[in-house]
Amino acid sequence: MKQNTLFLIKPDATGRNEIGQILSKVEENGFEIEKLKMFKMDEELANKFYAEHVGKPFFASLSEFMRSGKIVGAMLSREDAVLKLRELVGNTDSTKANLGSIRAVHGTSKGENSVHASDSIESAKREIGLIFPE
Ligand code: IDP
Ligand code: MG
Repeated sequence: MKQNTLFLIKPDATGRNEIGQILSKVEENGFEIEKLKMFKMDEELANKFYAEHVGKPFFASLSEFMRSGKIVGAMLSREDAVLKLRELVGNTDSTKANLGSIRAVHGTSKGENSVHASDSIESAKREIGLIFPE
């Protein structure tokens, strides 16, 4: 079934001018870019976007990292978009991500892993609403 999912290019990757390479990889893998924007995350959005992680030991560094530079947000569509994008993105820890996955190529650690992908259809709906409220 055709689905929408939410994709972010995080500040480590935008800061290295890797936006084009990453979006190319996404398009080459059958995803259609339905919506696209460049923005910065503030504290309020970080708290909402990563609500499930508020209070965890890594949350402060995650929030600081996500507020440290430009983010590209994209709503993507494809058959089985949620699962297929998670596969393309790879393991949370870039050093453990499958060869060829975006995190293996671009990410440098578990925190600075270059991209975000929604983990379920419900998360996708929630995250699309947060990033593209219009
Ligand atoms: P995911 O992005 O693969 O869904 P989550 O567990 O939902 O991974 O964590 C959200 C984000 O928080 C990760 O992408 C990463 O940037 C950061 N993060 C998660 N776990 C750690 C950790 O143990 N140390 C540092 N950062 C972490
Ligand atoms: Mg997650």
